[in-house]
Amino acid sequence: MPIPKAELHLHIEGTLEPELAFALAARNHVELPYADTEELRKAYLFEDLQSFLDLYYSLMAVLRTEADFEELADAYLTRAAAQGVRHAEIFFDPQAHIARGVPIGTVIEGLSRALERSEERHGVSTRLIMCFLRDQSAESAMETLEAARPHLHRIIGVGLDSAEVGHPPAKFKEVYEAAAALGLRLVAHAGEEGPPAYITEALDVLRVERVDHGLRCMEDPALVERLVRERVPLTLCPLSNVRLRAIDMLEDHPLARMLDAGLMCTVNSDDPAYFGGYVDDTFHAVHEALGIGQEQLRTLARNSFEAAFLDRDAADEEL
Ligand code: ES4
Ligand code: ZN
Repeated sequence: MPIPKAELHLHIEGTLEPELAFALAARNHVELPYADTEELRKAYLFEDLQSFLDLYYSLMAVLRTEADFEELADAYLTRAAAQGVRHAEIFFDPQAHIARGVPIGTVIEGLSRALERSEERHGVSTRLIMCFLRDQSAESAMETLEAARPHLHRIIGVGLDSAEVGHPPAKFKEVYEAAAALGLRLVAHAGEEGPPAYITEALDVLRVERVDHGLRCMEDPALVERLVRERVPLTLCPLSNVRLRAIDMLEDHPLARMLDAGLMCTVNSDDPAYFGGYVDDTFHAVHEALGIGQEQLRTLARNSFEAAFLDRDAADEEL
């Protein structure tokens, strides 16, 4: 039985398995530049974040209708339940769909159809977090927030993802202020490929409550001390870090050192269809590669509920 856990760093578009991609391509008459699922899987050898993002955005071409987004989310929730996930906070990238002519309402309402049934069907409670693409302009992010207004009851918060280096958090100060004023919770990717200073900026300028990845905080002892003191949750994704070459091998991952330092770590799957495992697979992998024992695995699971955007009572119930 997998340990009950919350998943806090999961891009729904990154759960698109090759089999579903081909099924949706056929249904929507979209031509994929791969002969079959095997050939597509062979393309999953990434040099860095950008080389992954190129494939990730191109494969989204198959997602067109509400039913497609519903099927994508339901497939993820089925897998997540089998991995011990009891609560999932799910990222989506509206700008990547709007750019292809898919309205934001199609994305949000399609995903919501699966999410609404999730507790009953899979025993997984859910929230949606809308991410802004940091390699697009701040104006585009603000327009996206505006376009999401009719659907805000479906969204718990906003995040920031895509190509990090050269796109510091401060670029999105205004849109984060606007999101906070709308009552949305705030997270951002920082310190995945970008420097530790981006983590500080996400905290001080964007006022995020959690940092997605935060891996590179380990280069700055004063920052580590602050993150420990303020108990800032980090949503780490160790398999992602290996596949995107932030680190050479899982055996080199700093997770064990981060836990020893007292950081509020959680372990998550990021884009599991692309990175070789869902969240419980990741728990097993860090146990094997880093000697993270049962007690620390339980700490990681407990942290995931504590860091979730659940009310205190619901989180305590899971603990
Ligand atoms: C992402 Cl691994 C990662 N990093 C940044 N942005 C992303 N979008 C989807 N996966
Ligand atoms: Zn991510």
